This record gives sequence, C-alpha cells and structure tokens, in this order.
Amino acid sequence: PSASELRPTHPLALAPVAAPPASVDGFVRRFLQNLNFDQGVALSTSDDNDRYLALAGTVRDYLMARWLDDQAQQSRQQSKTVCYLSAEYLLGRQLDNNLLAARLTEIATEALAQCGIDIDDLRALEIEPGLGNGGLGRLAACFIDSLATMSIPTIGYGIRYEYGIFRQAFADGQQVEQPDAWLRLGSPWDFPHPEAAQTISFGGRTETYDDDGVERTRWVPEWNVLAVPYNMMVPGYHNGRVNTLRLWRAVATNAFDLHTFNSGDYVASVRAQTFAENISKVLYPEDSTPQGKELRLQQQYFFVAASIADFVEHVLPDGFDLTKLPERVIFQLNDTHPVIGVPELMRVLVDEKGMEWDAAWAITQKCFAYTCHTLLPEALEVWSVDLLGRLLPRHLEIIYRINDAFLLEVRERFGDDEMLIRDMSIIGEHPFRSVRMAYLATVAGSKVNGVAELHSQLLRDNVLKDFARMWPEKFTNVTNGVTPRRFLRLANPELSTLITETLGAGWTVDLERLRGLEAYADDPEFRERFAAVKAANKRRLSRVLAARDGTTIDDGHLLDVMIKRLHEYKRQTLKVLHIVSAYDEIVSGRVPVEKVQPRTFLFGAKAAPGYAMAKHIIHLINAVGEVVNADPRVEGRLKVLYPSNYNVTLAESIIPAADLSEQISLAGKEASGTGNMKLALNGALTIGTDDGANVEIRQLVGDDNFFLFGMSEPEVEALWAEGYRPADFYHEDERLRRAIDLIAAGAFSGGDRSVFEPLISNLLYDDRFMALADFGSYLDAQERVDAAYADQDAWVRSAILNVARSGFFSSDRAMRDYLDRIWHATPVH
Ligand code: C3B
Repeated sequence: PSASELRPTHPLALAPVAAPPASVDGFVRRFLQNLNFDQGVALSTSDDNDRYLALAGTVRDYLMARWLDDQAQQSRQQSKTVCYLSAEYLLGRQLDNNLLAARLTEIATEALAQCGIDIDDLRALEIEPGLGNGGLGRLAACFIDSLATMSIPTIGYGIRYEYGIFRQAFADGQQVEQPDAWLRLGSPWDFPHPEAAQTISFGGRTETYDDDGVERTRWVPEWNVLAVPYNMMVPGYHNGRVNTLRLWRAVATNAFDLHTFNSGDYVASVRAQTFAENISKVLYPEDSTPQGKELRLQQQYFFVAASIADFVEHVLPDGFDLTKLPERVIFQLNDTHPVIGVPELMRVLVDEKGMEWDAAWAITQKCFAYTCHTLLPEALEVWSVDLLGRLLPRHLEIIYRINDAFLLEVRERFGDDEMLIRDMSIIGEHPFRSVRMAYLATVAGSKVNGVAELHSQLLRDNVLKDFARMWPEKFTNVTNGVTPRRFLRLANPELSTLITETLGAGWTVDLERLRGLEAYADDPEFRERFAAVKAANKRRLSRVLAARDGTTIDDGHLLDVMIKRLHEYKRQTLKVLHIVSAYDEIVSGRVPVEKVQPRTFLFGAKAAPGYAMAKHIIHLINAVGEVVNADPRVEGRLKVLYPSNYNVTLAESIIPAADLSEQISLAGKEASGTGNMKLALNGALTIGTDDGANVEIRQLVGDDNFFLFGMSEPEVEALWAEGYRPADFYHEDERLRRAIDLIAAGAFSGGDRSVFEPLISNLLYDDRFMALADFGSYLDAQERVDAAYADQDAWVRSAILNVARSGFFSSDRAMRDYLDRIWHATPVH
C-alpha cells in the first residue's frame, strides 16, 4: 500500500492524547523526561537554561491535549471565528501565565523543589517575547487572553519577529538601543508548521486575459517568500481551553532566481533568495509614528496575506461556500497595519475564486471591522501610490476601484461637492499621491471603533467626521480593557489573596465583583491589610531595582510612577518640570525640607530610536535624576528612578507598588491608555487630565479618588484657536519660570547651557502639547496629592475604592462589547 493508504491500527494511535497526571509525581516524571530526551542532559549536569526549557516543555505537555482537542473541535464545529489581525503582540513572559491558566503553579513549584531546583531561578531566565511597542501590542495580548478565557474561537494572527522591541540601555543618561535576541536560548512556547507554509508574492505587474469570453485580471508577481506559521498556545484561565496565536516567519523559497542561477552564480542566487527572510527580522520600533518604509509594507502584506490564505485554505473545510464567509469569520483590523488585507481578500475572491466584483465586495465589507487607536494625524498611515504600486500592483488597482465606487456613493449622497470628494477620497494628493489606510478601513469595515468614549467621539466629530455623517451606524466605541489574570492575579499575588479571602475566588473571571470591596473601604482591619500589601509590594519592587540597577525605594515614600512610551503628547516633560520645581523649592529655601512629603518619582519609557526630541527628554530625566539623587539637601525627600528597558516584566513589578499614576497627556491626544487602568486596578490613585479612558476612570472611581487637572479637550481647542503663546505662561508663572531657568542655566548639565537648549526653546516657542499651559494646574493638583497622602487613612480608603471600582476595565468586558457590537460570535464550550 502507498503511504497515504496506511491507516493507524494501533490502539494508542487511535486514542486521544492524554496529559501527564496532574500530580507532583507526574510533573517530576515528565520534567525529567523532557530534560533527558528534549534537552539531552541529565539533571546532575543540566544548567538553568536546560531546566527552564524542560520546565516550559512540561507545562506545554499539560496544555497540549486540550490544545489539540480544541483545534479538532473547532474544525468540526465550524463556528464563527474571530481572526484578530495585529502586527504586534506584546505578550510578556509565558511561564507563569501558563502555569496559572493550567492550575499548575503549586504542583510545578513542589515538583522542582523535589528535584532540588528553585522555580524562581528559572522564572528569571525567561526573556519575554516583546513583539510589540506599547499599548496597542499589549492590548492585543490582553484580548487573546480574554477570548480564550471566554471560550471564543479565536485565531490571533501576527508576525514572529526575530528581534522584538529593542533593549534599552543608558550611556551618560542617553538611550542606546540593543537588539532583542529573544529567541537566542530557545523558544519552548511555539511550534513551527512548515507543512502549512504559504507562498506570498510581491512586485511584478498585472495582465488581463480571456477566461471563456470573460475578461479577467491576474497578478504576475516578481518574487516570493514563504510564510511559515509558528503556533503559540493561548490558554484560557481555568477553563481548559487553549486557543492559538499564529505568528508568521519569512523563509526563503526554494525557487532560485533562474536568471542568476543560469549565469552560474549559485551563491548570488541563494543570497538573493535569503534576502526575503528580512521581512520578519525586526519589529519597527516606532510607536504611533509610522515611517512609510517599504519593508514595513512588506511585513504588513506578508502576514495579512498569509493569514487570509491560512483561514481560507486550512481553517475552512474543502468546498466551503465562500458567500457564507461572513458567517464564519470576522477579521478584526488592529489599527491600520493590517488594512492591506481588504484588497487582498478582494483579490482572492475575484481573481482566484472567480467571484463577481459586487458579490466579493459585499462579502468583504462584512468580514472586516476596524479599530482605530489614535487621534494624532501623523499616526494615520498612508502609503505612497508609487511604493504600493511597485510592491503590490494588483492591490493598487483594486484600491482604485474600491475608491471609484465609494466616491460615486459620496456624490449620490452629498452631491458634486469637489472639496468633500477630495477630503474623503481614499487616495490623497498632498504632499504626494498616497493611499490613506484609515479611510480604506473605514470604507471597507462593517464597524469602526475607537478605544475609549472620548476617543470614539472625537473620531466621529473630527478625524472621520464625513464618514460618520455618511454611515453613523458604522461607528461605535469599545473602551479598552486589561486582563486581570496577568495584571492583578499574577502581578499582585498578595492583593489577590486579600481579595479572594474577602470576596471569594470568582473575581478573576468576573471583575465587577471587586465592587464588593467598597463595603470594606471603611473597615480599619481591611485597610490595614491593604496598606500592608502596598508596602510589601514597594519593598518587592525595591529588591527588583536593587538587583538590576542598585537603586532602592525608601520606606515612607510616595511612589509616583509614569510608565509608558516616551512621546511629547504624553508629556513626560511636564512631569520633569514638576520634579525640578519641587527640587528648586527646597534648595532655594522657599519650602522647609521637613515639610516636604517624601516622594520617589519612577519613570519607565522607551523612545523611538529616530525620535530626537523624545531622546532629549530621556536625557533630561536622567540628568535631573543624577543631580537630585546626589544632592544632600533633598536627601530622603526626593528621588528620581529611571530603570532602563521598561517592559511587561518590569511593569508587573512596578504597577502593584505604585501609589500615584501619572496620566498627564494633553486632552484629546491619548486615545485611551491602558496603563492607567492597570494602575487604578492595583490601587494607585490617578493624577490625570480629562483624556482617553481617564475620563471613564474618574467617572467610575469618583472625583474624590482622582486628581483631575488641566484643560479639557474643548478648552485645548479654544486656546489653539485663540493663538497659543507658551512664553506667556513662562512669564506669568513664577514657579514655571524658575524651573525652566534652572534647566536652561545648565543646573543639570554641569553648567553647559547648550545641552537642553533644543528642548527649552521647543517648550518656550512651540510646545505643541501645551505643557506650559497646564503646568500651573498640574502643580496645584500635586499639592492636593501631598495633602491627601498626609492623611493615610483617607488615602488607603481611596486606593481601595479605586480597586473596587475598576472592574469595568477588564478585557473580558471589552471582549463582551466587541462580541455584542461588532463580532457577533458566541462561545464554543
Ligand atoms: C495606543 C494608544 O496610544 C493608547 O492610547 C491606547 O490605549 C492603545 O494604543 C491601545 O488602544 N497606540 C499604540 O500603542 N500604537 C499605535 N500605533 C497607535 C496607538
């Protein structure tokens, strides 16, 4: 018989796979087996990395049966699947999350102890997969966690970057970037599937041909690359479910460039092929400021085309009636990065499946939905027509045709208003001919959502207002959320224990239950325990910082944290001006040092490598920190910490320890924020503007438990309209003037006035994000913070209420909103 006619007859080959027994013995046995057979070492000669890999493999083995089972079930049931298309997944470490999901933490700890291994030593080895920049990538990771926990059939699709977000180091206070070789020591959490590879094409031209009397178009590409899927497990929390995250890696095809090959240059021909592997080499480190680079468009098309082909060819059964596609899938576009998927699905349906344009368009419009994550005009992606046409000629034609039909619709609806046509066209003309990806997504998507109430409102009123007028029902809001498993249960075990002892265990999957804590906010014993947890978390963070940087947090300090990407709109500069002002007040003798509430200011932030102003700000923070931390006049009162390489792992130590959460963006600029949610959920009070999800946090936790300051979005608009002159604020506010003068005079640069000159003149003469206008209000709010912190009982009460009222910000709730408002998929148990 041929191999394909062979059928398994052995009973073991017919039985479903079984997980190892969920016991310490079972775990030990499998762990040693993996150490011996996978790592090829004996326990006695193994090093920590071998042990970590064997441990990860063991956890994986426990999840494997469920994973295979869920995949089989999904393919049997063919129920509607959420395909989350995202160029970024900022996953964070896997080991603890997967142990927790599979209820293996205690068993594994004990099993390793019996092998003479401290599991903490192995935990520390894991290099987190940093396949994202910041909020958007971390949001995707929270969403897939929630979807698995809610038993929603989901495939997360993305790119397996060989190098994730760069490692940040500081040299003389300035950021230097180092490559993030996260795969170097092995990748125990994913499985390559070369048998399911897709060939992805680029370049070339299009041609028309006669197909039985019908004229059709086809793409004749110039070069190909293989997309090899790597599957990662996405376990639900305590529900036995394991979904899949499928990340694509670019691999050279075997097809030689015949021209070079025939000319006898074998080596050149192989080199030309392997060049294509660059596509998945590195994550672009620009957070919300796309650079329009060709490689980035290659990345986007690469992963989206592979994902659509994967779904159509491998997930759907043979012979599936594609007119029913919208009943089987929703492709959620995580920002504009995957929007090239729209013309790709059209190309597949029309060119490859022979469907009529109108039928294909009707299907496509139902299969996509678009989430917008920004309001900054410079963050809305556009691709030059030149570039797009060169790389994806057929897609450009399709985009033109979509646009033609769309503009006809606009004319029918609003008349021949040429100005409006120009404004709404998917093709922009200035400063160069380009495709506006956000518009394409809006035209094609069944729904368009913003990520917080205010943001969605501003999308409707400003950024996409003409589209909202045309299709009001298309626009909706889903306020972001964060997973309580990683950001409370895992990151803050002591608070989790306190909550579970107080309310029972259900809160991890039903976060609104935290409301039950309100009743304890006035209970002295509960308050005391809550405060003790916060203090313990600060000491734990202090130990983490001591081990990595040799810095510490002193007891009794208010821990004031600002952790997020470095960006002018987020206004780290405003924070620095506050620190410099507080320092100046003491050293100039205007405020007696003993009256000052001791504070540690903690920053965590990476800057895009090419973003000069952001790098000046990093330098300034470090320079101020160096002076403040060394000045005996403020010792014990003010301290500035800026640990390098802020990432998910570090966030998990910082967030539970924080007292004050800095959310100080200029109103109307931060789409949502998610760090703000994580910090409130862990009992930090927010000092913030009425921006993004801060608005909803304040509404929920109450004005008494939130320090609001600064202009509202309409006030910002009004000040712009009136003509903003930052120097006026400098002249009018003495505290501001003194702080700026101190920096300008070189107090933090060894007397060198030139070092921060660009930053200072930017503030005084440009200040796009109006830091100076909000400075006075910010300092007043900080005084309210100090006063509030002095009454510890009241502060702890507010902190408890922040936790109790943050249940809304669970990503489980966000997923329910997406399911109800956009996806209409249901759980499959
Ligand atoms: C971010 C936004 O800046 C945040 O306000 C928002 O909370 C998150 O997305 C998640 O919605 N964002 C990002 O990280 N990268 C972009 N390119 C655009 C927005």
